[in-house]
Amino acid sequence: MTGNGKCIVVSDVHLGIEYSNRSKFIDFIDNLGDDVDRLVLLGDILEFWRRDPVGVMLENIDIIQKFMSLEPEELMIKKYEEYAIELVNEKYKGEFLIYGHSRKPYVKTEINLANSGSWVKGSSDYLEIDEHGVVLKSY
Ligand SMILES: [Mn+2]
Repeated sequence: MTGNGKCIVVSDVHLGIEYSNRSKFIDFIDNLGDDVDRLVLLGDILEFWRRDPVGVMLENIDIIQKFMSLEPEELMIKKYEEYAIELVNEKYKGEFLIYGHSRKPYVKTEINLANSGSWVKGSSDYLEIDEHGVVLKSY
């Protein structure tokens, strides 16, 4: 992840519950392109509420290590209670309020509001931000 490219936002992978889209998420993380500058983890990546936290961490140590291998400036982690963030891309001349947790992904360009969706029950949603704006995608 080098250069001056895109920012990727994901949330609500809920690793640790049986209907988490875990293997697809690993594939997604492994295939982030060189044009990605920053990965934003916007809450509920690991399931610490309905599961034992230590068990979830041990089961997902491979994914945690992938995150830890990123440079600090390449990774932005938000606590689960911080469902909303403001993202200001230097190239994108706008300011977006982005949140997760509702599992209903959307981008409303007219009011600069977006939801990053989820990776559960068959979903594999993410937001891609570049100089052209915020785009909703599925992996
Ligand atoms: Mn959630």
